[in-house]
Amino acid sequence: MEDHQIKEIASTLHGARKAGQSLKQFSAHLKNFKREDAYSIQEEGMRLRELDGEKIIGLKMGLTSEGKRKQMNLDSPLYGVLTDTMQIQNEGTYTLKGSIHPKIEPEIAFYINKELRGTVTREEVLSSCEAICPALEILDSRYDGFKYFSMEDVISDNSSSSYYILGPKTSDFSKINLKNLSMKMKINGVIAEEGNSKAISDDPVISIIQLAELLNQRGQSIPAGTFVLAGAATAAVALEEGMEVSLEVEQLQDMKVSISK
Ligand code: OOG
Ligand code: MG
Repeated sequence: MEDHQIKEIASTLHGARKAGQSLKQFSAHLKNFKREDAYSIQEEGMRLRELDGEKIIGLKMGLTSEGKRKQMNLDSPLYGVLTDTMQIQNEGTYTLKGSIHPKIEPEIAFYINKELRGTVTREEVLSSCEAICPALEILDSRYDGFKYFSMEDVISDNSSSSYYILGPKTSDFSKINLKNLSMKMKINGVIAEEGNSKAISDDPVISIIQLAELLNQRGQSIPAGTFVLAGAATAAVALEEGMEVSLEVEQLQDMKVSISK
């Protein structure tokens, strides 16, 4: 794909997000839309957000669970980039105004305090991680009907990321079995989705290992001082006015967000 086309698509997606209007999937009419083009579009989109004054502070992995891959009919993990203005404080309010068709999903996040580059081991990830926390990600695809025709569409759209909420941190997690934590996402006190951290790449630490590998393919790394959302443990739930969405991850502290119009 040529440079001008990458810039054009990135700018179209950037405009759609700001206007809260969905558009047609690009892969419907683009031949030979490659994975690397999609990540170049994502990067260009981030450059546009930085020009708007946003600061990159985190990363997200997505489609790390079978439930999510099935829901979206896509087959492999992908990543996206998170900025400061995408954050909603824990126990705060998310306003639907300006969104397209937002959904929420339960995750676990890792705070990385030492750079992770290339092929890294589970132990390296754990020793580079200063804390973990429960997290909720709010997705909002910029495509019609929240549907994709390909991985390239969703990667170009910053992997559908929209907002995120980080729960209270736990820094003493060495005795917690990250591969087996029950996760309950409740809506107004009633369980909406229930899963286990094992659903996240079989072990959420593997999501971080895979992210370092994916970034390395583009000559990049997980920088020190970044947090990473490891991917949803369950399918996502559509948001509506008046919901209070809470997340309970075993051994971690609870968190919640309210949804207003
Ligand atoms: C892609 C993003 C998936 C996750 O945690 O699996 C994701 C999508 O579903 O649109 O963030
Ligand atoms: Mg997610």
